Amino acid sequence: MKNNFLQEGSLIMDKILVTIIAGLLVGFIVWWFFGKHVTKEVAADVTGNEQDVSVIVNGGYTPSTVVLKRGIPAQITFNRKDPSSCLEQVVFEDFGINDFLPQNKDHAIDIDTSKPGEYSYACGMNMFHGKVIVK
Ligand SMILES: [Cu+2]
Repeated sequence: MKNNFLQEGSLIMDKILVTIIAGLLVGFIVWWFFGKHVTKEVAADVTGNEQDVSVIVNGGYTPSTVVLKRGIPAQITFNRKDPSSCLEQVVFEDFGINDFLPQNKDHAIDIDTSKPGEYSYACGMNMFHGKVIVK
């Protein structure tokens, strides 16, 4: 009788534990799929007649979207932390740019801001994507 009670108690504890772990897992999955991939938009800093914005390349592009002002000469300065060969190339199809990004070094790319619009760019294998908005 006493033994049975103890066993039931530990079964309930097991259920609570499983529920907590399942809850944490669901939370983690939600964070992974929605939190991490939320589009982070950053506007370039404008100084005089030029604008510059930095993008860190590490398992993707951070920020994933940069906003540039139309008509002001712009540079996006990439700094690749990621050692993978996947991200060592950056391709702006709309601008005909295909650049190699040295690791742990700033690499500035001139962007044509004469036409407003949304321009996406990607790694050499088209797996990771970033976006430039000119407005
Ligand atoms: Cu790639």
